Amino acid sequence: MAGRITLTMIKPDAVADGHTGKIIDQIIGAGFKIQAMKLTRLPKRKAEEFYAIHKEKPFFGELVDFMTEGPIVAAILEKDNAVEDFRKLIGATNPEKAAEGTIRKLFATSIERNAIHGSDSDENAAIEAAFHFSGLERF
Ligand code: 3AN
Repeated sequence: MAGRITLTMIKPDAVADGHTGKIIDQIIGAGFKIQAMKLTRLPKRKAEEFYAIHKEKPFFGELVDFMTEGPIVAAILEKDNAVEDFRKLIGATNPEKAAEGTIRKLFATSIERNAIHGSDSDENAAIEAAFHFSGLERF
């Protein structure tokens, strides 16, 4: 059975550009309930840990620089089939390939500065939720 949570980060580009409110509105409008949410800034070490799977990729250094350049909004979102439905809502990694109306199509400017993160599996959603939030911060 598909899990009920996913982890999102509204990335530094979208926060700096003032898109946070519109993005949260779209998320709630799509039927997601907010279990946890905070404005925070990732230290370099934590960004490297979060994206450890991409350590060997040529874009790793730039990705870490980007994700630490300013505040992000991290949130745990709850809904049936959360991971898959949220990835549909945000669209493809590359905004040029993202479907019309998706969050990345609307707000991302490049494959790297792509506005928002969504977990790619139920297993990673649980790991990423625990990465950002303690039990006391979840409702
Ligand atoms: P997604 O965020 O859609 O799950 P991943 O996990 O493949 O995509 O990539 C994580 C992040 O790494 C992306 N959100 C994006 O910021 C960056 N990224 C992925 N592929 C590239 C690439 N080819 N060039 C630059 N940055 C990339």
